[in-house]
Amino acid sequence: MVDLIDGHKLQSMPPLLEKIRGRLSSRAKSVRVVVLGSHGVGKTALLIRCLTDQFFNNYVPGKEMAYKHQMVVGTKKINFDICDSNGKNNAMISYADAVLLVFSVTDKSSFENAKLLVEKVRSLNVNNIPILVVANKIDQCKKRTVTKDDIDSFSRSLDVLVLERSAAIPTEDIASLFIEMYKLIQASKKQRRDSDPTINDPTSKFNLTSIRRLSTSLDENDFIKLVM
Ligand SMILES: Nc1nc2c(ncn2[C@@H]2O[C@H](COP(=O)(O)OP(=O)(O)OP(=O)(O)O)[C@@H](O)[C@H]2O)c(=O)[nH]1
Ligand SMILES: [Mg+2]
Repeated sequence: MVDLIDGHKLQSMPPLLEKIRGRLSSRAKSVRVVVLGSHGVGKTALLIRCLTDQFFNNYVPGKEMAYKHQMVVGTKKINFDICDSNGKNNAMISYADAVLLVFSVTDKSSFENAKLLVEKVRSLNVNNIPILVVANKIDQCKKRTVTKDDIDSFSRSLDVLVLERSAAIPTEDIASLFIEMYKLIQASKKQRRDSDPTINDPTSKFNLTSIRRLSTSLDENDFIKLVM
């Protein structure tokens, strides 16, 4: 044991940091996802399909709902906090780690609205969070008005990933949408870390609140002195 600042006793620096890092990484990570899109495009149906692999064809329209869903991605447990939004709550967008943006291939206006929503998200969320777009209802071939070419040019011009899906059709891998979403979140975080190395560095001031919770014997100022 060594005496540190203001009489705090600690074993030594490296084991303490290792312990804190270990505790942080073994806990399930939480990510906040907001689902956006025009009325009736299948936001709720798609979520229920991804979370339960069911389709009811009868959902309460326009209702803002929140879901919690735990999933294992690779070796990590991820808690998804999902807000099935009505698109009116800008605070939810600012607070999200990612957006799941849905339009229907049978509804051209929902496709046009999706473009506006991408711009809205980018203007509201300072972190430039990933947006995963789902072109839903592809089972409705005869009613389809949004073509693959439309989707390709949308994807290229706004630099977003678009997946074609149908909430009405059972998929082999219902988790794939959220796995894709998590990959995008990780890639975006990495990009931000590369441009600003203090982000998510457990020894940086940025994350001091979570470190403090684990290391109750230290106050925040002590920890700054300790790790800098
Ligand atoms: N055929 C088909 N119908 C779908 C699909 N997804 C949703 N629907 C139907 O489309 C309607 C609207 O679906 P919802 O999930 O309520 O749409 P929403 O975007 O949540 O609508 P709001 O909550 O009102 O904004 C429902 O009747 C669904 O059963 C799909 O992939 N294929
Ligand atoms: Mg809904």
